[in-house]
Amino acid sequence: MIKLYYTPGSPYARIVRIVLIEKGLQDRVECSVAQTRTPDSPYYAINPSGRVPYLVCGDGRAFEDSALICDWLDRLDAAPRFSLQDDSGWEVRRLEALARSMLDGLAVWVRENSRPAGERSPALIAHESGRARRLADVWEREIARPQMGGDLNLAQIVLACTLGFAARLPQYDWRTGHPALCAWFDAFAARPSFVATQAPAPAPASPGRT
Ligand SMILES: N[C@@H](CCC(=O)N[C@@H](CS)C(=O)NCC(=O)O)C(=O)O
Repeated sequence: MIKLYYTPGSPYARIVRIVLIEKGLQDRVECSVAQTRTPDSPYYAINPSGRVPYLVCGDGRAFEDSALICDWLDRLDAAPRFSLQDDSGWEVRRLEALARSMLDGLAVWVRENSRPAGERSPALIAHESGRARRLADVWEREIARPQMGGDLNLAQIVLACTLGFAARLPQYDWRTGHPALCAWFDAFAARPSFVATQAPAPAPASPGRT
């Protein structure tokens, strides 16, 4: 049996979980919650890096990285839907990379916020919040690209997981001044695969794990 390790709050794992649902692969992949960011977690014996998502393929191989896992899972049923098949996919790949760039920045920012108040770096937070603001402006324009509508693709999934993850940063107001991005996200957010992979709200006192 193929096994996917994830945490409910990880936006990277959410990308993979959405692909699983959209491809109808839930019966072929068992999903298991990993204990990350915990000293001596038993998960470290399974994946020494301690990161999620992590896919154990059932044939002796196992690997991490959401892009790689999505690609592998997409080919599992011999009917790839999201993988680059020919040159027409490059624009989707460009947009996916742009969305991942935003997600990587937000992940750093959320992680910094989870540190005790006195240990947070104002310079790092200013750097990441500036990047996030600039990229929201870029996306307000890019969201009109035909690839961001129409058939589901990884650029759409990664951007939706990124904007969903932004809810973990109440101080990041990406909505104001970005009506097209808001309309796109609100429509995507109604998708059953997105609703089914929603992270539980963190307890008020804790910023929670990614
Ligand atoms: N580039 C990786 C990023 C994975 C990643 O950063 N995962 C975080 C959760 S969002 C994690 O596992 N953190 C646990 C840790 O840092 O120990 C991917 O696309 O899968």
